[in-house]
Amino acid sequence: MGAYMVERTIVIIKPDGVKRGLIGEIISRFERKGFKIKALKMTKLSLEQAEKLYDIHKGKHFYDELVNYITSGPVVAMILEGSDAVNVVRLMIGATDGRKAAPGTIRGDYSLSISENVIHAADSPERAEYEISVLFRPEELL
Ligand code: 3AN
Repeated sequence: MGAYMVERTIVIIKPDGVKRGLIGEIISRFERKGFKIKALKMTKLSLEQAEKLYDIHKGKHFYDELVNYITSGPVVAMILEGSDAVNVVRLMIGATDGRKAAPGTIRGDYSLSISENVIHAADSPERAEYEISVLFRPEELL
């Protein structure tokens, strides 16, 4: 017990991150940290994919905004593998609201917004597997 597991997680650079030219900056943070990139693509989410990705937020006041936003332009999705990947990546992206995210985190350094907050990452290993299945086909995985 207590040993850290090598696991994988999914990260999505949202349309604002792509538009603002932050793809390289964000990928290099994860590479320098030591994560292995196991899959990587630029894509535009369908309405169906967006609804699956955000199924847990259905009914919340910001749900429509969330789905409209994530489908509004290209995103970059990647699968990262490494020790305790889900938690470490969540630490690196920072709190949901960019205004409250700690400096040094991705949102803390690049966002002043709660809706346009540059990046999404799965919040548990189970969610990571589910979200990977929403975004990637089996033959895209290494
Ligand atoms: P996180 O992305 O940090 O896991 P969640 O899962 O609570 O945050 O929320 C998912 C996404 O919904 C956030 N990334 C953000 O874009 C959006 N969101 C969360 N809370 C709000 C809110 N109060 N108003 C607008 N958008 C929100």
